[in-house]
Amino acid sequence: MNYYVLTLFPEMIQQAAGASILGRAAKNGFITVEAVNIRDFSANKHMRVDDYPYGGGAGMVMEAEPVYRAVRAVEEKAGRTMRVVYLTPQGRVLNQTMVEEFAREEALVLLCGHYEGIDERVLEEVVTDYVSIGDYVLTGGELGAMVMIDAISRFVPGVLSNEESSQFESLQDNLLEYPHYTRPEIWHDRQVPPVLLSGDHKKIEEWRHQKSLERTKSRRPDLFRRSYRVSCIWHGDER
Ligand code: 6GU
Repeated sequence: MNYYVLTLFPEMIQQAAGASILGRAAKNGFITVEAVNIRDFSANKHMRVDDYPYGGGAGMVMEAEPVYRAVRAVEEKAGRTMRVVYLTPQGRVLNQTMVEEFAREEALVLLCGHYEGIDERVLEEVVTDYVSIGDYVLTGGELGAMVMIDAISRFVPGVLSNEESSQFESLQDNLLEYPHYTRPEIWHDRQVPPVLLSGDHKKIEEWRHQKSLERTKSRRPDLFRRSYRVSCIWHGDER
């Protein structure tokens, strides 16, 4: 997977994408993350990329032309057209289904806005997808772009080891994962649940499934109701 991140703060992306599992994935050639500075495409001798909003009001607006040039330059370099994702609180809220769908692409352009936003006209012309990472407001799209890169890359073959792929399965079947324990057996007067020491693999599996259900019901009642409905439909039961 090749990611092209259009941003006014390329260091934010380079820093975050260079570490840990993503850094290893890039080093091993499974992903590339190119941070493209929109300022390099300024149409202005002072390298300015923002201006006052027509109609007045607070804040500045990113100009259309530098964003347009940056997108076209990246498409030229990649030798193909790509989906262009604009990271914005006004987008569709990202979920695991959307992540898996984006992971089927070979390359993605992730466009990060700042200030009050980007001139609407270039968005109309180049953006194919509007994505938010949740119902809160960030200072810019960079963290959203990193969230997408991280979540999507987990589905790129080679990025995770076998062990890593079976880990972090917190949303499998819309259920949260069961709790985990390691040594020591007693810590701060707290015992490891005895069933985990029993060696009875069938009982352990049942216990873990039960914990998954309880945890989902108490922490994510929204997910629990959804998976309950899915399981009723699956069992052909009219609730
Ligand atoms: Cl992707 N960008 C910004 N600026 N704010 C957000 C967001 C993205 N998702 C939630 N809030």
